[in-house]
Amino acid sequence: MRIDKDIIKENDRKDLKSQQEKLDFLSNNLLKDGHDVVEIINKLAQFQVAVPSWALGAGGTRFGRFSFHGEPGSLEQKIDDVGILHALTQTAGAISLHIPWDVPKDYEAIKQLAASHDIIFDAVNSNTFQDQKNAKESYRFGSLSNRTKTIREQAIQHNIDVINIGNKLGSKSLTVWLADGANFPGQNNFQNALQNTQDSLKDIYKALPEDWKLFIEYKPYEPNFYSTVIQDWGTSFMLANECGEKAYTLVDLGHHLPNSNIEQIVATLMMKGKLGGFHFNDSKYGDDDITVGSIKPYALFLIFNELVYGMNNNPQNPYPAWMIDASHNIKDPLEDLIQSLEAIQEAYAKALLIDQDQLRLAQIENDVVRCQEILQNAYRTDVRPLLQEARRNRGGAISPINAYRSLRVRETLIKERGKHSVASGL
Ligand code: PSV
Ligand code: MN
Repeated sequence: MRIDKDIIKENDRKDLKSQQEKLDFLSNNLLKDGHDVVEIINKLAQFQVAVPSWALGAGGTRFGRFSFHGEPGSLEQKIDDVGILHALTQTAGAISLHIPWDVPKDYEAIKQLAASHDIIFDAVNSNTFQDQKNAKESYRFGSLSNRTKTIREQAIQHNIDVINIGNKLGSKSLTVWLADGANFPGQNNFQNALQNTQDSLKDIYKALPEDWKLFIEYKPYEPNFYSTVIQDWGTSFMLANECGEKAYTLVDLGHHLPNSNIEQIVATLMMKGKLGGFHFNDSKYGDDDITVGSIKPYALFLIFNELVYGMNNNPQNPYPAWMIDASHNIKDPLEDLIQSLEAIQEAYAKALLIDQDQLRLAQIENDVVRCQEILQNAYRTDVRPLLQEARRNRGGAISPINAYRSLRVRETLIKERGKHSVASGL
């Protein structure tokens, strides 16, 4: 299924007038406060977020998986699904593949298909957290950190294979998330596991093409429950520094212990020029992978405040690679992703409204109340008309979720693919 711009336009005709009124009202208020509304709308339009191939099917927990029907059964269909998201939101202009779940059969055809949807290939992800069919060695006791050299070599080679696949598609980065760790005290020698990981990452780094980046993701626990080799941003940062200038830390919002100050981590990494990638999701307890902004929207806004500050003030930090890493097991995954994309754009727009000069002044004067007021004034602004305008200008829908439903996208996908197609992934 493809959604034509004319169909979206036609579907939006009835909402156009009220959208314009809301936009005029907001723009007038923002102009009075000295904001450049056109620039904000342009920035929103430019902010593109990659969709992970594994979020398009019904997400699972270890207790079960409930299909939403019409799931994409092939890489081609996954790209078509991102095409639908992008057509409606104009924010999802990239897909992130996970290997071996998404190995293309015909590279040229896959590239053409993605280009026809105006989609590029973002970071490619390796997988050494599962054993693959016919693999010689098992990752049961770790991959890049394993005490057995032949197992480490197999995991290194897999990462190099992933780079080669990504290279043929035009990707420019490899994300390594390592599940390695221990379930019980005494199971691993911490120092040996870390040293092996460092050495393995250096071997992978050597295989990176000149214009590529290596993103090193961290996570405190799960699937190992006693210790994880790359458990926190500090460990990732240290490993990235050891590897070299093309290696960076990747922050996944769900990969922190409760109440961690993620915005401060973001600020530190950007100051050091080492924030390479970002995975958006939300969580209540752990790596819950639920819809962005569904639990802690204010925390997301504060994180965006630091991201905006870093993008404006830290030329030493490259433009980060944005990706959603959420996949839920009860919502229609495409609706879930639309809501996540909207939440990201909303937090970004609000962060763009923070009066940075006034905030600096209030900080210098130690006016704590005013500092809070400045942040919360921006946070309390209903910025949705700006998002709608940014989308509409590019042919997207005023309300992607309403359009998705009124254009009966899921029903059409079920008709095309049937009820029992299953997407590869988690
Ligand atoms: C791990 O929890 C993670 O966040 C990593 O990004 C993986 O690549 C992804 O989820 C899917 O397994
Ligand atoms: Mn992640």
